[in-house]
Amino acid sequence: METLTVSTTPIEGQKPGTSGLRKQTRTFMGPHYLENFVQAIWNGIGGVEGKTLVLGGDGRYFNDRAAQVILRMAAASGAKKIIVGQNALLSTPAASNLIRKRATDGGIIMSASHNPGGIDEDFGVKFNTPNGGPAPEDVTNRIFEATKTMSEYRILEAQDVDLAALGTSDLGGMTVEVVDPVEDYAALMAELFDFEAIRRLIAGGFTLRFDAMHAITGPYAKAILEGTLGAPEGSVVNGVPSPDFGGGHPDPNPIWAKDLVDLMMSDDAPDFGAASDGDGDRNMILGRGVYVTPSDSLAVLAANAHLAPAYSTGLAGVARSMPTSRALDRVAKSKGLDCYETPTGWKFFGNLLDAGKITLCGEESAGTGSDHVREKDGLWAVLLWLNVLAERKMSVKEILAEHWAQYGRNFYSRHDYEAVDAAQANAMMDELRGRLGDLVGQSFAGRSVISADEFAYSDPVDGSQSAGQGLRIGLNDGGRIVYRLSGTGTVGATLRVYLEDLSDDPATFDADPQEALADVIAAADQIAGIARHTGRDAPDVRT
Ligand code: VG1
Ligand code: CO
Repeated sequence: METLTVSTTPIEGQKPGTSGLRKQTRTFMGPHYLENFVQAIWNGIGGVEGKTLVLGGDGRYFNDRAAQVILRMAAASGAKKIIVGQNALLSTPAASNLIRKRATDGGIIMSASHNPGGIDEDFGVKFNTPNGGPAPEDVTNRIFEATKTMSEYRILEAQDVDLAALGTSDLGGMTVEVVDPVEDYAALMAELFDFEAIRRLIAGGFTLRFDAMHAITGPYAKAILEGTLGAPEGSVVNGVPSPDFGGGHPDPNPIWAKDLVDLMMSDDAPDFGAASDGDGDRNMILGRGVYVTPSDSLAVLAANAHLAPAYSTGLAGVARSMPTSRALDRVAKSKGLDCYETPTGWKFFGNLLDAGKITLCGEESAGTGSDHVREKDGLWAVLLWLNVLAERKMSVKEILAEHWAQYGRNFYSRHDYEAVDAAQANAMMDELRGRLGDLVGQSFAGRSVISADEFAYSDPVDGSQSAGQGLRIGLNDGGRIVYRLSGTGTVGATLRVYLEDLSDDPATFDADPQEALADVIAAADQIAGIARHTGRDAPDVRT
């Protein structure tokens, strides 16, 4: 086996976004593209010589080929060992767990998460640090800087490693350990939750459906929900991962998981429904006849987490990303918990979790998690809900109604304008940014602006600064609008408009959020001139 040193030149645009580098699959498959970026990771983290890393991905198209390249590049640069999920598969939370459990020097996750998979869709690569979490900005900046001066990469000339068989093998002096992707993760879940109580609930006739959306969570959900917890076979649907996610969009929201939502709203609905995304870190929760928005789910879990063994002594504190609704803040206030507001993206929770300042955190984009790993965790959220339901002996609908009665309802919706011309989207943001100072006191659609700023974050643990994290407009009576551009898309720009309004009047609680938010939605367009700038008169996706 020979180590090759291959000459290359920098490739533009290899800048990690909200969650790693995401590009169209064909871009990743282009000459030197993956290799340049992987070498930049090695260079950005001070080399991999003598290091042990975890490797796995969500099984999308090119996952298997990319894994072989990464293994050969790790071996060529002197890595000691790579722990890889069987067939190069690992859900994002399972990868985070392995990195932590085996005390490794970090890991590489191959995923574009909720983006569709396939040769004409998206691929992605993300580096996670030894705490198991996505690399923070100082690390991703170093990796990006390394891509700009790339002149050569090292790769071993070798046959493919057999990743189907469990066990260890040698690749040019580096150990490759192929592990069961589910085992360690399932063991962790059994430690956190009262599996006996959930088993009794299910044995007593409680019914559920989990839609794995043809993505990575299938094997995990089958093993835990159907295997360990005794849900009847067939409770997990679309449970076999496929490279193009069955041709679907593995994003667990009412648009892309419509079949599940339709079932849950029908007469045949089971008691509980849930779905997860491409890489298994997101979750969508439903009860019979009710959809729980991710922001509400986070708040309900914060209010009830003490019912699960892992959180029985209470929470150290909680956190949410800035655009996430402030339903969580109300729970924190009533329980006397610190509540942190971070920029979008899980990497910003890492320091707070490591420092023990928070136990639970989440995002409006269907991400919820805790200090058990350093990624959001879809199946974990499902199991926490099941543990809570087993203890409360109430339906999802009843729990939600009780929650709103106690804390009020934060009506919430996100409107996405996809594949907008990037120049138009930037022009809209620039113009609004320039007018922020004049907005306070003005009225739009009958609502008056009481605050307007651009969110910037100062990390309370290491003092690092992150500017330009979204434009926020506060409206009277608890209304709020946030505008930001997505950092995970691969075509043009995606404009996200986050809409929120508060109600303490029980008579309104059953209203449709789009109706309850009508004036906030109208104000959002008037304030930013969305239609004027983008030529769009309606969003592509409302969640
Ligand atoms: C989106 C979500 C964000 C999430 C990120 C990664 O980012 O808004 O909350 O952390 O995806 O999720 P953006 O920049 O497109 O808004 V995942 O499950 O795709 O890794
Ligand atoms: Co994801």
